[in-house]
Amino acid sequence: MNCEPNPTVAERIALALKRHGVETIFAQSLPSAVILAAEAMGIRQIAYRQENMGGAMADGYARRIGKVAVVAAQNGPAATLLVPPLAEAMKASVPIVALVQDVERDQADRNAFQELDHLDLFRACAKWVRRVITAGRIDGYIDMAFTAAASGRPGPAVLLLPADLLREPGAPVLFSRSSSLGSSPIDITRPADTLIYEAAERIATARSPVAIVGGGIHNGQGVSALGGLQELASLPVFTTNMGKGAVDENHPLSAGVITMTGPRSLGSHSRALIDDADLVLLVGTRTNQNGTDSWRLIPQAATVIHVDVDPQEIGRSYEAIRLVGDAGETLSALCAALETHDLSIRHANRKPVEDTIAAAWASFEDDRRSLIDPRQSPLRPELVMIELQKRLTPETTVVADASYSSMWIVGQLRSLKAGMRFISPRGLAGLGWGLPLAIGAKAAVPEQPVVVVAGDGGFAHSWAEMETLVRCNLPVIIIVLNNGILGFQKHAETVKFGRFTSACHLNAVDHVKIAEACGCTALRVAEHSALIDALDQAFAYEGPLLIEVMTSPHAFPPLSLFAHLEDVA
Ligand SMILES: Cc1ncc(C[n+]2csc(CCOP(=O)(O)OP(=O)(O)O)c2C)c(N)n1
Ligand SMILES: [Mg+2]
Repeated sequence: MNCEPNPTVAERIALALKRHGVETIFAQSLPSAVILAAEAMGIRQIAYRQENMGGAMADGYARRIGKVAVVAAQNGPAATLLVPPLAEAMKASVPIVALVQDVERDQADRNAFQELDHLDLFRACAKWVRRVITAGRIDGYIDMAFTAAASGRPGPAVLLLPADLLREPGAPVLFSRSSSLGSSPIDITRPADTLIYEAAERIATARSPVAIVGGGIHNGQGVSALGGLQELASLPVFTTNMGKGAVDENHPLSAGVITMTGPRSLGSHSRALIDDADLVLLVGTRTNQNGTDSWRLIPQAATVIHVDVDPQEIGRSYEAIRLVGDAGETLSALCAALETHDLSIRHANRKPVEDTIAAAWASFEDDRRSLIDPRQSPLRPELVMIELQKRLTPETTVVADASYSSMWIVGQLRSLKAGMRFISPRGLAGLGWGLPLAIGAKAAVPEQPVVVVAGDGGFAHSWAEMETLVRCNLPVIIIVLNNGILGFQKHAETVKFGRFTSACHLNAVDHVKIAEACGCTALRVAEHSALIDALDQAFAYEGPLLIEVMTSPHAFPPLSLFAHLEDVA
């Protein structure tokens, strides 16, 4: 006879998390019964200071290793703070399971303490939201949540857990479960052979094809299949912000990120290749505003082939040959089909395409060097990126906050291998998520370097989590670009209105003192030589280190929106 006490529902949840390979849970003790059970079973709690940040940590964790990340929170105010990061995960297609406590079942709908309609609250920012009410169904609900998060187009799933249910003894297991659903993708799907063949035929015979690759490529085996296609079909590859890192950007057919096309951008030099394209292969992209230069990027006459796991994304703005399926599987099938085609047109075009791409990178390099005077203080962010680049390895994860930081990392740094990770909150571009995304990424790959770049405005949303990274021993390198302003806000208002509001200039803040108060080593630099020393120290250092870089308030990334900013400012 089994004398073990019957596990409670909370313990059954922890057991199910173990079955799905969960090793880390981002939480702050709540729901207590679940977190106690999870910690007792060896699941590490990374205790955030604030739920908005905890959700973003889960996001960074999932993006970095493709595992479903688990975040947990209390009902009511804590639950509402999960809305922003889940909304980001929804837009950016990141698999997260949120375990949210709910009021006791017999207290529902009578204004219990911190009661809120969580089903309605999460509806717009989650793929799937359910409330469990029966102990016997808990395993099924946990599996449904993981399936929702990690299958098809990944995204957040929310499971509402009434507090009294968690303390109940679990019901007898009628159907045992052994499958692990903790990694995305769960199901590998691919389009029909006829469609693959048609797409291959178009690519083989096109005059001037290009690929534009979005964040969907990072799910599963997409990156290696893309590299194979790039080589085989001599295909020039551009990426969106979220697709950054899909290819080795030193490969002669890698044309970099195409989201910035203003003066002195790489895009201003490389865009001609897209303007001239008669075929555009889109992979794993929402064809969103930033990824398409406000839908002006793709030539009207071009044939579009769109690979995406989400059928709704195809045809949203561009009618396309619909290749609905997993990016890796579909691109591999495309390669296999291309092997049977005559690729002589592609081979003949390779040299001129490579020359155009090399010339674009060279012109971009000349342009940005013309902006930089190494004797100048405060520093230009472009110089910070040039120095950072020298210290990156293919294993470094580079994270950014929203605003200019995202644009500096995607526009100024170069990916050193196919699959190098650049993580930025481009789903919604919300401020404050740089540091927590980096904490999550570091928790996912503790042995690899993680560096985050944040503006002074955005960083202020997340200062408190420096205590988390010190306490949890997650040594991230933090680079704060302190230009003393809400840069994008000020410059966008200047372009649109010729003036800006009183919010745009910030008081002086000593980020070194804030970091040190949390136990994080910190340095302030305002000159080139000090920057070099600080970066050397940071990359050699064992613990977390913050570098506050005093940067020029006159610097802005080369967005097409800012094409005439220098004339107005
Ligand atoms: C949560 C959130 N609030 C407001 C905004 C609007 N916004 C976009 S950029 C920006 C200024 C950011 O300033 P900072 O973080 O210092 O970066 P900088 O542009 O100066 O490099 C603001 C307020 C936003 N994107 N997200
Ligand atoms: Mg700023």
